[in-house]
Amino acid sequence: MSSSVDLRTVYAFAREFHSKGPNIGKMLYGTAGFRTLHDKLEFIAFRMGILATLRSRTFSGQAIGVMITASHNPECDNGVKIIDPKGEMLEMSWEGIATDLVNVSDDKLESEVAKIIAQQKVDMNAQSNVFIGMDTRYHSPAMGRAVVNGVRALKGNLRDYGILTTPMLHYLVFSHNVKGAYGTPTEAGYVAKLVTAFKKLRGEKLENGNYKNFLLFDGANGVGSLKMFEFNRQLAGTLQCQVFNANGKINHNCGADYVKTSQRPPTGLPEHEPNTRCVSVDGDADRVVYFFIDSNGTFHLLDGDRIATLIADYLMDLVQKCGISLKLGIVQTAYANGASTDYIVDQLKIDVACAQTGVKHLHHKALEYDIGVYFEANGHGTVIFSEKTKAKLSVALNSTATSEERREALNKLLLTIDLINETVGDAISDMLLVETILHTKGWDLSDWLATYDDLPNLQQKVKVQDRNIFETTDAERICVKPEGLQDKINEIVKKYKRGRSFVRPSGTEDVVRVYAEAENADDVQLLAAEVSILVYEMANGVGERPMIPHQKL
Ligand code: 16G
Ligand code: MG
Repeated sequence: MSSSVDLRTVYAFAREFHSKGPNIGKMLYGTAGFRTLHDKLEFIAFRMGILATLRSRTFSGQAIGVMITASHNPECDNGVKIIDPKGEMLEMSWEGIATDLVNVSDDKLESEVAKIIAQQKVDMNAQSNVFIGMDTRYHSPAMGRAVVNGVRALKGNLRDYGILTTPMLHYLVFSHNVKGAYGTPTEAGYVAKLVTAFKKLRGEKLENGNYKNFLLFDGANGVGSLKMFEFNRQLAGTLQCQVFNANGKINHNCGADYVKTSQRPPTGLPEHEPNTRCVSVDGDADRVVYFFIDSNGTFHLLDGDRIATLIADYLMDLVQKCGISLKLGIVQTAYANGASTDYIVDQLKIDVACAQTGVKHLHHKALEYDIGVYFEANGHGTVIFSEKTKAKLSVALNSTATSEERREALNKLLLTIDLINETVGDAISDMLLVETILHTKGWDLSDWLATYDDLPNLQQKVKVQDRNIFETTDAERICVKPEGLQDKINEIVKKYKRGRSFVRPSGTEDVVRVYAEAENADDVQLLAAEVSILVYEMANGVGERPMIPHQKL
């Protein structure tokens, strides 16, 4: 088929503006796209502009998103990832295509693009729409320009939204493609959708029982803080949320990842009363954790596992009041604290599944339920409702046989659905949902904390010569390679009361991660150390032992 697009432009742009340059090793489209030091990424951003344009053409011009962010990583890093038409992560088969496109030299770029067009049967005369968003890193605009050039090289259309949270871009892509059925496809439409649902759910009464209408919001010096200022304007008179960490170095000693991994409050936390609700998001605002400092000065964390249990419990109650039979389940990863899993099974009596690390795996698993609640322990997660579920709720609401009481529950559940960003984990939407639930229950954070006691746990990184020799199965809970390692781990674990440990190669760093939990803090130190040394020796040979850096989870 003849087309008006001359592929020589691709090479011309690359050579002129976005040359790959020498000494770039193999890059992989990983768990969350390409992510590395920012000065290595511009050529990748250019090529992802090309890829997104081609992908959009395979969907007859439906919008594809390109997000520029390195999320919770330090400021020097950046990253680029693609968002598919339904607001989901890039389909797995295209991750390989993206990897190949990035790893060819500049002079092979034109032929690689031609290959993708042929293999994927891309109609180059079809419409193409690429939506671009970026975080607040100072090098993100340069990356954005590179994406724009990639789109231009293939004569695609684009909308550059500038600074956005990652979940906002997911929302914009999806709501545009479903012609506004999910909400108005603008930034203002996104804020209005969430705020309207939040206000309706909250009603007139701002405080309830132990729930106080005030919280402190750690914006990680990233996009979340900027967007929260806009939310605050719309929330005026409802939720009092004081933003801090709004204009320093992104993620530096603050934000959800710092708070979760170091188990301490972020720097920059303003003076406050003991037991004040505090919330931390990460640099691109797709993760959230809660914490508070009690009257003894002790720090307490409420992580993704807690958020999942709180939400699932609340939804289960609403579903029962709606009088509709729906299968609700929680999806966790192997990192979920064993105590949270026990609580879900024994107390909440809700179905629980385990998926591989990485949001796309949890999301995929959650689709198996009518209502799927998924969260990583690090605070990344959301809830998804099947189309069948939404239809059942609407039918019940519109039936004259439905009682007033059931109608009220149905309305509440539908509003809750509106408050949730189903496309991906969204720190601000998740926070507004948690606020709604705590308000409904009349809880402060210590009430929430009292639902179960976390088992002491530890995560360590082990540097090995080649992390690719490690292979896992059963949602990463069992290590099948190197052979014999799992048996030895099992032997060690047996010695510790309520002991559990697993090892997996990191998808984002050149290390093997070791997770351990046990009944008491001393045991967990020993268990983690024993397994880490075992991993080191199996991978590197017996010799001088490493200094193993460790982090409390
Ligand atoms: C990425 C994932 C995050 C996961 C982390 C694991 C997305 C959007 N992000 O940041 O969910 O927890 O990788 O990192 O999927 P690791 O493989 O280095 O442990
Ligand atoms: Mg993030």
